[in-house]
Amino acid sequence: MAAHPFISGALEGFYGRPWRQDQRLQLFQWLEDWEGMNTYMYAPKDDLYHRSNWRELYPDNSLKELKELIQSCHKKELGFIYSIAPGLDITYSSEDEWNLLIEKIEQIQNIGCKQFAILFDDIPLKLSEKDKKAYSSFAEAQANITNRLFDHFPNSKLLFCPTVYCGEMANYNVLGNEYLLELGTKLNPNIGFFWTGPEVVSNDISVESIQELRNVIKRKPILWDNLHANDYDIRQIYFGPYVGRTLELKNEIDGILSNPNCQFWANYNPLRTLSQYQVAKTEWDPRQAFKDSSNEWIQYFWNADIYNEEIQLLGDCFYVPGTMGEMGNQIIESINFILNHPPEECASHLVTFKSFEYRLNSLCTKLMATTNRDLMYDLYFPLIELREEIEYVSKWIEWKQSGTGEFQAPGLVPRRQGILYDIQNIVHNS
Ligand code: GDL
Repeated sequence: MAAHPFISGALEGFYGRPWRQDQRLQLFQWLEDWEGMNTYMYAPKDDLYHRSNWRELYPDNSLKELKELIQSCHKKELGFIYSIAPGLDITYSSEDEWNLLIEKIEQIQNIGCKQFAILFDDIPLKLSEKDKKAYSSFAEAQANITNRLFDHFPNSKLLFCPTVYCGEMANYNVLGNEYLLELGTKLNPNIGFFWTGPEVVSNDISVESIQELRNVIKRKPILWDNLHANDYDIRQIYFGPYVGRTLELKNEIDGILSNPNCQFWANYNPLRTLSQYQVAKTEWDPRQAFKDSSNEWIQYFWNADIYNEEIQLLGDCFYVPGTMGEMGNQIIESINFILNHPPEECASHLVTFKSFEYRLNSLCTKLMATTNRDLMYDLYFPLIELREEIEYVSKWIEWKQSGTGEFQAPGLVPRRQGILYDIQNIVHNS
């Protein structure tokens, strides 16, 4: 079966603690409510049975939960893709391993799943001695087992995630990448093919880069979009819109699945704006989509005192990797200016800074009192850290303005210490 229709939705494919059952059910409600979304893919890296212990069948209690998820999706007319990641240690040529793989997929098929994915991301790029005798290359081993799966389950859709899944991993030479070229010719063209863009986390994905890839893999890819993922940096969180992809890009691909923040409640804007992008036909304004989505997000704070403007401020501070929203940029500009200019030139930037400090503190206070504790805990650490940093800068500015004595801010930033900071200090200052 081909990878049609266009797949669009959320992919739980990050490292760390998987989302909870009730969170997933909330997600399905969103996906059902939002036009343009039709799929959820189950791929939590740290579900033991998905990756590390892929050979083992799910115990009854986990299977029951998976069944509930599948049924809930189907009731809402959403696709549910179950994915398995055997690549860490599978022997591709072993019949015993093949049988275990089939048994596992049958277990999930028996609880109603009709779509599957086999993932080979983040694994060592080499074959075992036994496999070296059976296959001429890594690509051949993967194509072989994936094609076999496709044939074995003729009524199911199948997607595949390669080991080289972005331009960066092909040393930015996709056209010359042997592994991808071989997959292009050997992998059954009806099997979906994941791609994350030029990078693992791609700020921009150009139409040209995908056209180039299509020539190599001989099909349209499905984006595994890590734009809002934050599992690689626990101090980050992203509330910004779906950006860096033009509407034309949609003509070049077979779908987009967003692999967003580990913190479930952080994902309203990322996923909602993806749905807006999906339905946009001729015009796409991510900033407007962000504002509209932020206004909707408020209802989940369960706190009538929080204003639109405060939610946007929150989003602007934690936007997308490497980019802040308007208010985030303003505050950085002001701090930068104040730090580098004499106090008498800083009046307007001081106003910006003070107003930001006030609004941030007010937002934190309101958030601490919100009754949606689950959401509050999800946003807690990055927000508190930002508030502490601002408090520190504020003290520094006061001192600079006073023009006297030595700067003293006991117990603020220096409190952040430990092995990570020591290593970073050594590495980045050497
Ligand atoms: C990855 C992993 C993904 C992870 C993401 C962000 C793919 C195909 N795999 O490389 O599980 O969440 O980076 O850290 O993207």
